[in-house]
Amino acid sequence: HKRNHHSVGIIGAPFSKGQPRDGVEKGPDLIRSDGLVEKLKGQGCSVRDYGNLDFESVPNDEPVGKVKRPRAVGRANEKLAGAVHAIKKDGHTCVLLGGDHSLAIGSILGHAAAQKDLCVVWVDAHADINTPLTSPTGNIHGQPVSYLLRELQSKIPVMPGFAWIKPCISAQDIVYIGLRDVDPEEHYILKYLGIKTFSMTEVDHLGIAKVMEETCDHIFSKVKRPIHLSYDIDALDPSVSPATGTPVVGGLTYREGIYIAEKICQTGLLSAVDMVEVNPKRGRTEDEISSTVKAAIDVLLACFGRVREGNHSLDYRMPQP
Ligand code: Z70
Ligand code: MN
Ligand code: MN
Ligand code: MN
Repeated sequence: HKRNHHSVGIIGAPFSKGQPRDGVEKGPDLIRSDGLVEKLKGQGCSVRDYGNLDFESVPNDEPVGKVKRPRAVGRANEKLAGAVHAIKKDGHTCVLLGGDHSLAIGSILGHAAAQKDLCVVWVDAHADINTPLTSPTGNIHGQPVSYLLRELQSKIPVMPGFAWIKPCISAQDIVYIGLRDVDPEEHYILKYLGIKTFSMTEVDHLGIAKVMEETCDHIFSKVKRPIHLSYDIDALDPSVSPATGTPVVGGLTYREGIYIAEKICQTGLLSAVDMVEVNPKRGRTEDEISSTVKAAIDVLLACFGRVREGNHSLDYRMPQP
């Protein structure tokens, strides 16, 4: 099997207004500064770094109902969607470095604009499926999936900055892995729409290998299709990735987190990845920050062909005496 012939396009989105804590806008540069591009090239990928998006501040961004900063989030995502669309048109697998998880709105919509029939694997402690009307906090990073699902369109009120958004996936096109902090309203939505979920209970019961088998069976039940992997670093246990806005005990181990990425890579259908919610300001020590960044990078390296048995390039030849 021909591995490691991945063409990767990286876009940074230093954006934090989908949630209340600053620091998450430092994610893209922090992940780059630990050598993401060099490491991807070192494992045989071709990489183009498209740099960071620049988000202008939005004055008078008053809440709409409970929803906080709708105009800033709407505009940032519109810009991101354009960038992701362009990166897909350039022929790359797109890597979004966040930033908070509200950015999945633009990332998935931009991806869907270039790529018909995509499916989504959402790795997260949280379901991020509140509608503006069910959200207990008003934070849009807890809502992105609600804007993307056709079945929820009639439940979404009109909001400033969101007029460009048209849902692009159906409930059967998304699978969750790692859930353990789901609001009652979100739980109702997941059951009501029959969405496939592997909470931490299922990870415990089945083991991560069976979870990934069933994930692939579900998303490829009709035909093989491109995958959008939306990876919230808080899916991993806080002992691995503490530097994030809302760590939740009882998460995926480092090994489970890497295994998910290895199996998604193995499908050969990974088309875009989000790596979000890395927040250095939430780390209490340098070690907490570096452990979180390392986990994020290792997940991305596994997405693009790194395997734990070891790797070598196709043109390697043993030295002759
Ligand atoms: C809650 C909400 C959330 C991340 C917290 C929390 C959502 N369900 N997502 N941290 N990454 O506000 O809707
Ligand atoms: Mn999330
Ligand atoms: Mn989360
Ligand atoms: Mn591969």
